[in-house]
Amino acid sequence: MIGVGDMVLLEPLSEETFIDNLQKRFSHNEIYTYIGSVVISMNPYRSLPIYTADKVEEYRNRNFYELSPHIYALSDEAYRSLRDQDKDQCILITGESGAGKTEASKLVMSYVAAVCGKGHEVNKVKEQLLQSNPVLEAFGNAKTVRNDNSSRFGKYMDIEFDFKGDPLGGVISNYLLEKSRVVKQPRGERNFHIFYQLLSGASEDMLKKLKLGRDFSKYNYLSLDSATVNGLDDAANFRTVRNAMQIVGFLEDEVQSVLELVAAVLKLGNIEFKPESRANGFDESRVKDKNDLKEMCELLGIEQLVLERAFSFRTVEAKMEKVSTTLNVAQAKTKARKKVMGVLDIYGFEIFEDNSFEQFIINYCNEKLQQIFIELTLREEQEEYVREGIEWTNIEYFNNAIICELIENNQNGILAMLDEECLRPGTVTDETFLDKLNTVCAEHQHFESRLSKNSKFLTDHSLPHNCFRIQHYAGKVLYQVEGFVDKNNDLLYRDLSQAMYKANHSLMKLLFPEGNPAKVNLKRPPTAGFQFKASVGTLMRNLQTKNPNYIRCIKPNDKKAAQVFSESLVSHQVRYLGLMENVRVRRAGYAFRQAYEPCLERYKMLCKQTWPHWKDLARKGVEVLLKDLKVPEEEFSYGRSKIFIRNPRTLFFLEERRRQCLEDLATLIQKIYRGWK
Ligand code: AOV
Ligand code: MG
Repeated sequence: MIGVGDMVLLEPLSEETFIDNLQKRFSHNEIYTYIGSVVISMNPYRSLPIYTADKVEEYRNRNFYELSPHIYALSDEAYRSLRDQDKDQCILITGESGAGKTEASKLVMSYVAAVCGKGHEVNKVKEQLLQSNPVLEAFGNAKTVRNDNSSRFGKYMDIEFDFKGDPLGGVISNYLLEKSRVVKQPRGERNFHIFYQLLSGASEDMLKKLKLGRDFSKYNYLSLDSATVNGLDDAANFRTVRNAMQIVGFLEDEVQSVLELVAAVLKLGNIEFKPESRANGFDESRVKDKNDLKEMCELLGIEQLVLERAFSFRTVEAKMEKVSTTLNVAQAKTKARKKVMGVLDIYGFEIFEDNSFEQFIINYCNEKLQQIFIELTLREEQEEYVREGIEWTNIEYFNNAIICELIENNQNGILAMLDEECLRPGTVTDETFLDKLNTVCAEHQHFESRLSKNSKFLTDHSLPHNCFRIQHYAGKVLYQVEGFVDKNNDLLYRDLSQAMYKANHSLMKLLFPEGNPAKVNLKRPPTAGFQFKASVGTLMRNLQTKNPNYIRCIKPNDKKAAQVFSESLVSHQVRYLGLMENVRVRRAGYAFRQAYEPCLERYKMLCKQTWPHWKDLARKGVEVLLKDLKVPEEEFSYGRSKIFIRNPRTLFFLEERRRQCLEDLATLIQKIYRGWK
């Protein structure tokens, strides 16, 4: 073993030794390290031979601590407790942009797919689950400064299993796609992969049908300075995506429809407007060159005049978001309770030069995840010791609940104030929103100062014009308010959705149901921020009902380079992820705990006094059992309702004895059976 595989066993423990250990392991390609059951994953930025079928076999059905740390060990543990103990699981993957979350989520999924169930039907389901990834990534990922394959949406997938642990299918929820990227990308970044994939990978024939040319530079929406990305083969990826779409269940003409929309978006980007003076003295926009408009209309089956009229005043990006997708699965198979494993892969914490509404939402989502980590591993663990009457010294940690409050409080949280501003009659601009924020938060601060609360809204005189700053758990971020109001309103003018609804294109119609004149809805749709907050709330409640498994991803350097370990960058992440506190809580504590009854039930066969029936209290039975097995006393503590075991090795010992016992029993039964014959 290189370095120490589990930080809990690190001696002496300090931030320095912690980082040293990570570095030592990283330099030997040991990218995984544990903190108890939490997996730290360092991005190697190169492909390592550690994800082979042999590796899968090696980790299959083995105890978590038996082999060297691996994401497969966590996946195996999660899958087995789901299958054997009927506990729904969730895999929470966190870390900043480019740290390796999406790759980790795919590794978990592929491991689980490799070990669960067999047979034609089951394999089909597995393929569908796995192939959903390239499809989602084509439409939802893009090259950013931080990551060449950055997720621009949050993804949560519930993989459902039957009582045997065979996969039934999956339900995918997407969270707020960064739609504005379709129209505009920061310097050095790209639009969503699908545009480049289509132009590079489609056959001549297909391009002709879609009225497209191969040349990126012909399209306003495709930024020029970074159109090709090193190591990214758009053409090959296009074939992968098309194949994946087919496996997931798109029919050939549905794929065609989707690509027609992609083409239409590119055409839309090329439509330019010119002001035209009217006799009444007002200026009106007119489409400058009508060819792109004509082709777009042909692709979508819309009358040119209808669209032109709808465009008259302003352009709006196409709406490409869908809330939830259910894969076609053999779900009808059973009505019995499904077992569920949720895999969460969101956009990581981001600090760019310019941070807008999207970063604000992304970072809020990361705050919430950090919060659930704190609640479940730090606070919950400490509270349990207190509840159980186990001796315990409290460990200080930074609780980011205060930042979540600042953003999401229903009365004076930033999102609530943004909504209030968006819904207020009168002239509303990004500046009036910022004024309000400054007034309320400044007052808030003043009022709160006595309570030493919300100091996370930073007001100082160095703030540039039109900005506000938040002290996030992972660092200070300066947000430009420009666009906040529009993006939060997320209004699509009715004339536009009605024009789209008139398209002779069934997919397009489906995407703009609000354009149906029979269903005119005068109610204002909820704002983007409101919807996001609500769906994140639902997600958090969902996660809390499941048994969490954590993967904490760390980015070793800012250059996307293999074998470069930037100490300062890693320390910063170790600090804000609260990993030191995590180790301290773990060390002071106990690796394993179980209520007395199930514990006695599982191991009572190991002791003559408890087998086969124990008549007294379960707690006493466990005491007798552990004494009989000569487990050292300092290895466990008796809580009010649970036994606490300090070292995982003690647990292996018990499990091993149990396994032997069962084996002996099986041999004995066989002997008796043969004796009968
Ligand atoms: P992210 O999901 O955390 O960022 P990714 O999972 O997309 O980050 O990882 C970024 C890149 O790092 C990948 O495209 C790979 O090139 C490389 N990488 C990550 N993990 C591994 C691994 N285990 N083995 C080899 N290469 C890896 V973002 O989505 O931007 O927050 O929004
Ligand atoms: Mg990602």
